[in-house]
Amino acid sequence: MLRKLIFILVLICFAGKTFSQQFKTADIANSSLMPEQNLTRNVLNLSGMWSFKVDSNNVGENEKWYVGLKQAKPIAVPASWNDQYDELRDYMGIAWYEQNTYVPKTWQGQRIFIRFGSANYAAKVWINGKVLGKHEGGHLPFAFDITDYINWNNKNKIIVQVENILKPSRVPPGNITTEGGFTNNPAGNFDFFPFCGLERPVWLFSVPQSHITNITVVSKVQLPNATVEIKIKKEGTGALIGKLTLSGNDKDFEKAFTFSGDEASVTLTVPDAHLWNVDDPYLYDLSVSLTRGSQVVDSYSLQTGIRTIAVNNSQLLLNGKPVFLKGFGKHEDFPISGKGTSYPVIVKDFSLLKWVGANSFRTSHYPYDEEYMNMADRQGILIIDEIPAVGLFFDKNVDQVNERKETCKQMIRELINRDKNHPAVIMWSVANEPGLRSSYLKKDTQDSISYNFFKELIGTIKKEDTSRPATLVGAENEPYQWLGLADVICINRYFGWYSQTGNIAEGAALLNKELDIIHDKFKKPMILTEFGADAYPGMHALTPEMFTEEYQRDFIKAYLDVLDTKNYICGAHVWAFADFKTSQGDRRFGGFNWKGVFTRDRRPKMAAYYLKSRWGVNK
Ligand code: GCB
Repeated sequence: MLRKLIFILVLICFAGKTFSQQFKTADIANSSLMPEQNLTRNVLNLSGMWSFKVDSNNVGENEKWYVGLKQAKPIAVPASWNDQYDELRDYMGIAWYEQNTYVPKTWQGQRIFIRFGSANYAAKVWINGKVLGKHEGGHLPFAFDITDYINWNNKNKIIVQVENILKPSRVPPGNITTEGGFTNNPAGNFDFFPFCGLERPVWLFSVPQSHITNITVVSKVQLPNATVEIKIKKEGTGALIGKLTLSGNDKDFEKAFTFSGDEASVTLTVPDAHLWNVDDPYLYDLSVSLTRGSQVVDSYSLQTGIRTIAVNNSQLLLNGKPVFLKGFGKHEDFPISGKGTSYPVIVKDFSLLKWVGANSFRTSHYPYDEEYMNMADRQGILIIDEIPAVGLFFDKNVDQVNERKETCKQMIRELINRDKNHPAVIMWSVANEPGLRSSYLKKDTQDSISYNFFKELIGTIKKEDTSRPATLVGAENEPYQWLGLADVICINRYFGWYSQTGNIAEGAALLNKELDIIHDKFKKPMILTEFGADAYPGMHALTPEMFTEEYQRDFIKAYLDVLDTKNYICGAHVWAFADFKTSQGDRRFGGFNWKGVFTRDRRPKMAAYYLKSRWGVNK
């Protein structure tokens, strides 16, 4: 009897194994270059109406929803799902998307990929009923090779499962039960609405069998000349010769190169280089191709700028000259589309940045759509580029801490892979406002675990990119020792708002004191990456009071006046560029953070006019 039972159990286990689906991780090597239509490559943008179905009981995989969704409803991609239907607003769970598309016959013979600009938070993908793989972490692109699964004579069924359950082990974390977590609904451990879904464009793209997978451009400047180092990676076999052309300033610099294995490296000397700068964001055109004899097998082009970024003990140096960052912490956030890519909003935001006299922003608190990066290159806006590590915390659950650390490292690699060629990107940020939890028993263990956590993250950046400074953004009352790991010290302060409440003068005095203490300790340049006050649009008071436009304006003025007296301050980023949606909470009237200098629909508050008058004329 017992033997029979064991036999049946073994059989069940095997059956389970045979039928359980294997999810490979996404092909990050083929995700880094933004898809490009040219003579050797093709792109098909799948943005538009998809079908959508909520799976609140997580039955979809068992019921094989990946072969096709029944009773699904329409949904727009790219966009967050939350504000497209009333009942989805607070839905933080599993949902499925479907799109059906032909693949043009002219693509036959090429390698074909599907690329997601972002799926927040985790995704599993199937095509024509076959599993492709999975990806974890929002706001970053990932791709899968679908060549072998394509149906050339009919439509192809693309099914995506997106899951956004807020969990303490994730980046960013949510649903934290230990003391000190946010008390909000939905319970993200961060101050913005946890929008989710397919929030960026989805593309099919094709590349030749032998193709370029990655290009890395790094410039070094010794005026009047510059050197530009270009590293190329490829996939595919056969003897291939690489060729590249860097064009700009009425000159073409050409070079042929060979590969060692799948990698090649080329150094160009560019005499009389036309440098990329804030006032003159000059871009060179780089085109790289793979050739076999006289035939061009593959090509890819991008725009890049020649510039350097460095720090000394009190300044940030762009092309060797001090630069002062005037700007904001921002969000990707707009009514109805949520965090979905919206090209008109991107254009509008850059036009407002210029209008107000800003020269920079931080991608708080996650990487933004790739078109933000392209715009910034073209418009001379400097970017502090941040991974989605907001609300990190350290408590006694060390396994979870380590899980978050590994996710952060993956995010750093994916972000640098995506954004490394943008001259506008001048700094990487590994975290925003990490925090300790006093429920952690031993103070020194906590200190060393958290310190080593950030040391490893900064180390990961340095392994990937030595050409830019790295930072982490610190909150009030958190250990100074973390800050010392950064090349540029970035802190957020709200004295006069969350503390010294209602008293701007006291708040500014405290800021004045603390800045000197931190600079004396580390002797590094500093940026105040957040400061600001909520202002409900249209609320006024002759004697400024909290939540009025006057208080917000005076708060910003008082802080900027303090910053102007410190020669080690190299940037002031007001929080925030525009009002944005948050979870519900007792500090978030109507489910919004009202610290925007512009309203959510981009109308100026008094503070916007104030900043324009100040930034338009001096630093
Ligand atoms: C912060 C956070 C930001 C919040 C802001 C606030 O320090 O970095 O995400 O929105 O404060 O308004 O409380």
